[in-house]
Amino acid sequence: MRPDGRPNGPNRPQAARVFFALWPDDAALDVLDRVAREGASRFGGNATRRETQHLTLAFLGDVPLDRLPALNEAAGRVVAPAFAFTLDRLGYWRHNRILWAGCSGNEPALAGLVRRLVGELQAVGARVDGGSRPFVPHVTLVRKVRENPLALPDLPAVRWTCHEFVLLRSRLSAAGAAYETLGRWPLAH
Ligand code: 2AM
Repeated sequence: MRPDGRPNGPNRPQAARVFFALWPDDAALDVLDRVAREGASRFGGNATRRETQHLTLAFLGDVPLDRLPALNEAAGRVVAPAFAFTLDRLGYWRHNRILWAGCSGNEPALAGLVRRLVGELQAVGARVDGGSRPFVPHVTLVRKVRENPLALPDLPAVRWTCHEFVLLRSRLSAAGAAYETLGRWPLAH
């Protein structure tokens, strides 16, 4: 038995690395994909692939498979309106060498969706990683950036309309991450 009370070895329930996210629409992806490639060629590093670009709402990490139904139920209880927001700036984090696209404005509808989702997840006992830190909406464009960008290029404003949020399972391999959509929840119109 591990210190946290969960069984070790073959009796340990299988886990999935999961998070809630938004998938960009095609118009947003056209810009994000282009800027990711430009960023990687200018500063070095690995551009994220178009089919994997997303915005994380709540990261849960490794969750036993038998806990997934509770996450689904929690997500189903989220009541939030469909909304639009704007990605209009690039950012760079030195600690993990990520170049990302984010928002210069507050984006209250997006923050409200995250607050409600995190609240419902915590109500079923889920541990949301970083759930107590301020949420910084971002789409990762380049990982393992080689050169610290001294000045970041402008990001053409991307208007993104959200009609749903999703639960994704991340599978990591040598080729990078692949994401499987485990569930979708519409936002109210
Ligand atoms: P990143 O792009 O900034 O690395 C799948 O890994 C998604 O979950 C990515 O969007 C990733 O953010 C995010 N993620 C990974 N670990 C996380 C953590 N500890 N807290 C919050 N988000 C995390």
